[in-house]
Amino acid sequence: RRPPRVVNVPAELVIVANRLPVDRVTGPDGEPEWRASPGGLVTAIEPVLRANNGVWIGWPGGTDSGLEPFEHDGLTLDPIALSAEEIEGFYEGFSNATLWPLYHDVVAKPEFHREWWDSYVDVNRRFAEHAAARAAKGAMVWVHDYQLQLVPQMLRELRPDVHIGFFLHIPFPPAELFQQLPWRRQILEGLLGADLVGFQLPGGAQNFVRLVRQRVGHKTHRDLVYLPDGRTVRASAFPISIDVKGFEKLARQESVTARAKEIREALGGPRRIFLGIDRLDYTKGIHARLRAFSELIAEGELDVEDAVFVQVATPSRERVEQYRVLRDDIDRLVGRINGDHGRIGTPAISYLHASYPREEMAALYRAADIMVVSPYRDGMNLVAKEYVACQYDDGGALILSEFAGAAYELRQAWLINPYDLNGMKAALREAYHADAKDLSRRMRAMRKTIKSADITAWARSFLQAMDEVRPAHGKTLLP
Ligand code: GDG
Repeated sequence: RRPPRVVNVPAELVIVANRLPVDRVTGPDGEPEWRASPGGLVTAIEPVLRANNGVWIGWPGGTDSGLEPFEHDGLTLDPIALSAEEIEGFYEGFSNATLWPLYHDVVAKPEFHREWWDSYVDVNRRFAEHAAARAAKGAMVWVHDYQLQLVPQMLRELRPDVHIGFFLHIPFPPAELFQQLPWRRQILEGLLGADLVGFQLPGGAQNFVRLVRQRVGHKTHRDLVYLPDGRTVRASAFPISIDVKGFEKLARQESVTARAKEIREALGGPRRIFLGIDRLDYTKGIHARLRAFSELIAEGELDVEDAVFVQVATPSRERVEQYRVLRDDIDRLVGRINGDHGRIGTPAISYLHASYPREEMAALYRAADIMVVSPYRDGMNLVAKEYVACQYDDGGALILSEFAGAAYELRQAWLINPYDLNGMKAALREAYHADAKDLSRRMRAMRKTIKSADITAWARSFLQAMDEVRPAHGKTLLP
């Protein structure tokens, strides 16, 4: 048994992310309790956190205030409270209705409101203050994602002794789009508080360095920014990945194999199952892929008896207006396609607006012959990698948007431009008719790629880079 740990010792490693890796749920006795919400990030960081007596700072969801730091499953978690107004201004507003669309190629129109910005500043300050209070002398603080871009600078002012890493999970936009942001300079300066700023792709890092040179006027060379006070900031790419072994293990479970078979049968045993799994988000290109599929049906190239499209759309950000509009749009499109082309007992599209346990996700990945990932813009897209990880028999086809970060690694997928409907139809058609040899050649190559770059390798390479930018510290955080 692990001895109980004192929660208030200063931490050598502090993770700062918008959400804690747990959800608050009501237990069987009616009392609130915490349940792990397993995600890629926690899988990656957990071993490092344990090895360094680390603490994770984040919002637990909801509006509870006065929550104390606590231990969950051996991890120290430090909840940050948000008020209802802050959820509206900081989270739903500035994070998800300003930054999210702006950073995703302005696929939807970003809204700029000064009250939302004020709330973003306030909440970022609270996160920075918590981190400052928890970090040991010379500790490493690793800040995550677009909700917290001001934290590095705020934290540096409070604690010049700590080493700060930042990782952006979504794309960093080109200057031409970033320029629109009324608070562009504050965001750049916020990020420059870090020693290392990580992006999914080299393009994001280059966009950032170029903006820093043009808008802030600092000297730069390749991936380095030279600040007037003598500090250097490194900006590089660290493409995120998944727990490849974990997914494969899950996919091989007998219960998952049985469930995959059951899914095929429930769908009427079609020749081919197409699959899409996404958070219901306008960046994911759900509309475009369903249209491409439905045109193939309408033109008689595919028959609903032979082919079905299963689309899982996980509820997301339901209080943000643009997400409500999207949901209605997709509902209408699915209704129309099924109304026009479905037959009794055989809809063209099997649409599920729900979220499922990991086992069910793995069974869906196993049941699917053709996985369609068609975002208009996506930082990485883990679903594409998860599908590949589950195909241990080298079967299955992946159709992947060029605009997903994953396309830079998964070169053997059928790469598509989601704005080009005919191109997408051609890829769906090809994958549908592809022979087993072609499929396994592609899948083998993609599996090799992800196996050599899993989530552990990702966390390691970021921490290694941190070790390099803080040589004076002389102590590694690598487990
Ligand atoms: C952001 C960036 C980047 C989905 N539905 C269910 C479920 N999921 C899981 C998937 C996958 C994850 O959620 C979604 O990750 P994605 O990468 O596809 O997309 P975002 O949520 O937009 O993530 C993205 C990522 O951050 C990491 O840096 O790749 O570009 O936008 O793991 O499996 N999981 C379960 N039930 C569901 O219903 N259990």
